[in-house]
Amino acid sequence: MCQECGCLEVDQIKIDGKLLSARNHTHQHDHSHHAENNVDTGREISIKQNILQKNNQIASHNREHFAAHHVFSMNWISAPGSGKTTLLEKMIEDLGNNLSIAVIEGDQQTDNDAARIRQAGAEAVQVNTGAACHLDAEMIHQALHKLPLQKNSLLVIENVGNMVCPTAYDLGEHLKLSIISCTEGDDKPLKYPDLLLTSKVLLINKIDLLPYLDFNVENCMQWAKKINPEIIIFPVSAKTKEGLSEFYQWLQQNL
Ligand SMILES: Nc1nc2c(ncn2[C@@H]2O[C@H](COP(=O)(O)OP(=O)(O)O)[C@@H](O)[C@H]2O)c(=O)[nH]1
Ligand SMILES: [Mg+2]
Repeated sequence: MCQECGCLEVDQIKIDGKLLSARNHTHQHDHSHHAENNVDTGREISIKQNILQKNNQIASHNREHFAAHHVFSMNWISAPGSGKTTLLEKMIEDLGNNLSIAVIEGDQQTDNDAARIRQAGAEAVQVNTGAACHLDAEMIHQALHKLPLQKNSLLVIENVGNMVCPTAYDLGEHLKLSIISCTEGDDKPLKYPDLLLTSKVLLINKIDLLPYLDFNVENCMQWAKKINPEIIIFPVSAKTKEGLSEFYQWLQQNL
C-alpha cells in the first residue's frame, strides 16, 4: 500500500534505472516513521494537505516548463493492462512522422514500457516508483531533465496502472485522459468516479473483443457522462485501430 507521505517508498524511486537521491528522506516534516500506528486523524490530514500543496507547487513549475517549450502534455490514467502502451505505440506509428511525441513512462519496476516506446520511434524516460502507486509532480520534474522536448510537441505521461491514486495528483499536465478496456467491465465509471471526474477524455479500448464479452459500450458511455457530462469519449481498438482516427482528429485540433 502506498503511504501518502512517501516515507516508505522515496528511497526506491528510479529515473531510467538511476536512484533518485534528491528524494531520499530528509525529514522536512514532523511526523513519525510509524505513521500508521500513532498519527491522529488531524495530523494525518494536515500531512496529506502539505504533500498535495507541495505537489501543486511543483506541478505549477512543470506547467511553466511546458508553456515555455510549447509542449502539449497529457496524463494517461487507467488500470494495468488496459492498453496504454499499445495505444501509444500505435499513435507514434500513425502520427510520429508529423508530430514530435515524447513519453514519460511510470511503472513500479522495469523499463519495459520505455523500451517499447523507443522501439516505436519516440523519446522515452522510465520512472520506477518502487512501492508508490502513482506519479507525482516531482517525479515528472526530474524526468523532464532527462527528456529533450521539441517545440510544439506532444508529451504523454503514462501513469502507473491504477484507477484511484493518480487522479489526485496534478503533474502540471494540460489534461488527464482515462482508459477503460472492455475486459474490465462496463460499470467501471460508476465504481471509480474520480477517474471520470478528473478526465477530459475517455478512451474505451479493446472494442475488437466486444463479440466475446458482456460489455455494453452504450451503458459505459452513459455512466461516464452521468459522472462527467463534459467528458469526450472515443471507443477504440489499439489492435485493429478502429476509432483511432477520430481520436487523432480531436487531438490534433486540441494541440
Ligand atoms: N485485443 C486487444 N488487446 C489489446 C488492445 N490494446 C492492448 N491490448 C493488449 O493488452 C495487453 C496490455 O497492453 P499494454 O499496452 O501493455 O497495457 P498497459 O498496462 O495499459 O500499458 C497486451 O497484451 C496488449 O497486446 C486492444 O485494443 N485489443
Ligand atoms: Mg504500459
